[in-house]
Amino acid sequence: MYSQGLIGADDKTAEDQAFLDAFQKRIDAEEKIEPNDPMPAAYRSTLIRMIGQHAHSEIVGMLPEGNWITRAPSLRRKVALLAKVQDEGGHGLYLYSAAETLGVSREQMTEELLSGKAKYSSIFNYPTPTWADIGTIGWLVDGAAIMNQVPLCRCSYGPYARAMIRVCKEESFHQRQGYELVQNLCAGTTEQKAMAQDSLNRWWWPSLMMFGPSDTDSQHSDLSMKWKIKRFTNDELRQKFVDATVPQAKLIGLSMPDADLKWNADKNNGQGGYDFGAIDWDEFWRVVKGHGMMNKDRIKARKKAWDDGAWVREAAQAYAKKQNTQVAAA
Ligand code: BYC
Repeated sequence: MYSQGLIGADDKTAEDQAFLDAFQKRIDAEEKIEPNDPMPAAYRSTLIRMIGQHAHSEIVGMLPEGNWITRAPSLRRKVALLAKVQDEGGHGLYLYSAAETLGVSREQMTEELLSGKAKYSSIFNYPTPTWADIGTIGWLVDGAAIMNQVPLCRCSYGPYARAMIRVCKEESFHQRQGYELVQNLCAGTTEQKAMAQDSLNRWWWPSLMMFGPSDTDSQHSDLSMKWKIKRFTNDELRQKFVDATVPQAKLIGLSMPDADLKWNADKNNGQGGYDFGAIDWDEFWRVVKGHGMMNKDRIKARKKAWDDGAWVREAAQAYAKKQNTQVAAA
């Protein structure tokens, strides 16, 4: 999808004030920045970090749901889940390609994931012990992803913004199939409804953590907003998600596991919104730093996949080398 023959990772552009001002002028005029354009080194590294992390999240995000493919309760559910998990794999690949346009290789990004240097979304370090978790992930996790990613379709970096358009369309299907699954459980037996409620109780707070630390603790937001990589802050998106999701829970008869949740008519400039309880930021940082319930398993699974695939990468490289030699000889 994108050019691979790149680009200024070792950019020697002098970043004097005139250069930075000219760059900001392009950003303010809503011009897209493309791979071969001059850009500040910090703009490049912010994008490599964020897109790489996003790609890793999509790939690691296949694991909690993939766990249920063989146990889906009907053919219809199995087909939908298979398609969803494959979509996540596709998203990861677009995103690795988008990051490669900035001069980083997929091998390098993967090594950083496996060594723990690169992060992936905290949400995928929670287990999926029940079938209801598959619905809840679609409903809440993909729902949160859409809230975060629709604004990224307007990200100033062209390849990332364009990749996000298709990703968001697919995430939208994921959210709907998840909500429909939970809705069906809620209309089922008492046990099924209890299973849905238990799943919501476990995933609600981790879903709110997906949006990242509060604005006061977010290190990267100011610069990312200035450069129009991010269009909303972490707290703004989290609030939008709460306001959109609470009525969905009510509609299917589920209650949010938050005693402090209440409607506040003055919020959002008088449009109203929900006040919600305090997020456990200690838990968030524990998970981000590798000490969540599933961190070790997730990295172990990715390492196994990378090691098992070594022969494929070697074969592809050997084939490419042979082709190049034949072309050169001709
Ligand atoms: N988990 O300064 P901040 C999906 C890190 S996949 C882990 O606010 P930023 C899906 C952050 O990286 C969803 N780490 O950062 C897939 C930074 O650490 P470093 C993934 C987190 O970048 C399969 C530090 O905390 N979506 O949708 O301005 C199935 C300070 O944070 C998290 C994306 O990646 C977290 N939750 O804002 C279903 C979207 N939050 O890097 C669904 C693109 C923060 O300095 N990314 N950290 O070591 C973003 O929008 C932004 O990167 C974030 C964070 C809002 C996540």
